[in-house]
Amino acid sequence: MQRTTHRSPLLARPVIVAMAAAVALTATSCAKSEDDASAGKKSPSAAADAGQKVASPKPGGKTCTIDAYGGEKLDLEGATVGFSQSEKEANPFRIAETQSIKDEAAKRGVKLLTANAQSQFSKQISDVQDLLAKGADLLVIAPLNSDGWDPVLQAAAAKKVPIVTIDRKINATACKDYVSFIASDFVEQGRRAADQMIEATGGKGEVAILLGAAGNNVTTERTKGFKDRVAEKAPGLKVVFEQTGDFAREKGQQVTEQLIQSKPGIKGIYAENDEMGLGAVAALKGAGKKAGDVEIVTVDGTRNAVQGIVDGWITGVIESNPRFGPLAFETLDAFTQGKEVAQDIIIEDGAYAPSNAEKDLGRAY
Ligand code: GZL
Repeated sequence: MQRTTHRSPLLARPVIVAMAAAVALTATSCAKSEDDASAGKKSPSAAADAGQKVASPKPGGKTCTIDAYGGEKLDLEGATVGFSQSEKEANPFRIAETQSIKDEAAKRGVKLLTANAQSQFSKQISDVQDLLAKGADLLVIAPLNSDGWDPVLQAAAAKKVPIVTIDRKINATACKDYVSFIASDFVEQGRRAADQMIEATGGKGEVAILLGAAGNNVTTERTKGFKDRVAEKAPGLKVVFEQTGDFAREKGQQVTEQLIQSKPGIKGIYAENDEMGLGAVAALKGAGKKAGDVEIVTVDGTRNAVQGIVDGWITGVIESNPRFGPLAFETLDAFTQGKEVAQDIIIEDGAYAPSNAEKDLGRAY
């Protein structure tokens, strides 16, 4: 898969939408002036002001146009966009992601229909069918699972409703089943988590992995990135325990309680999202451990987890930024105007460690 990763600043003449707005994801959503919103069009500089990072496609990155995809040009401002969220909004990642979509739709004066699948895949399929029935002209989907999308893809294609996927990848064909995929580089997140764990443990000892939920690319890629990096850089660090916490705090706590029973000498825990990492902290506290007894590295960048670094309970957090609103609507806007859009738009994330956690806490979500 052609991956496009942002490294370069804003490009002068946007040809492909991902070049149209180079910005860095930050805690602030853009403070747009009324006239921008009323104009309904976002200039690249406005998106840049929004603090949203855009992947700049490398030359030759695969692209898509409305002619290639099949569909009618339309003015996004007069359209209805349907947004399908996957997990219940107990997880700050989901809260921030949904809010980013809502904020951007409001800024652009676009009618938005939303649905939340409450972490049930069958409900997400019916949610999307429902959004189509309600007249969505375009769909933004944050998929729960990577597989099982055919019924929705067929229904959307039959109505010529373009789909942009954010966050997790679906196993389907770009520029045929969906227009663009916008997300983080999850393998890279796993690698960077390994680097933090190696540094914290000196590259020696036994560590555990709290795996994310099964059935999606985030879990497989964050696991692969971590394990490959450990094998490459610290063969003395051994992964002796792997169990899913389903990306949930409660399950993360339960699994960690089992872990410290079975592996009392565990030196580090790699939690594949902050919610499970915070569950691990609760388990360690419950077992009478002190902050720093076990090195915990997590992924997301939620406020509670970054505060956990300040408090000494968490060693490091790799950011997985959920604020896809500006980028998703940039993509839809350009696509519906007939411009080329990148098929894979991969954003670059930050990271938190004791050296910057307090200073950068405002960027967390
Ligand atoms: C990542 C996203 C993950 C988050 C978790 O893009 O799919 O799902 O990292 C969430 O917090 O459960």
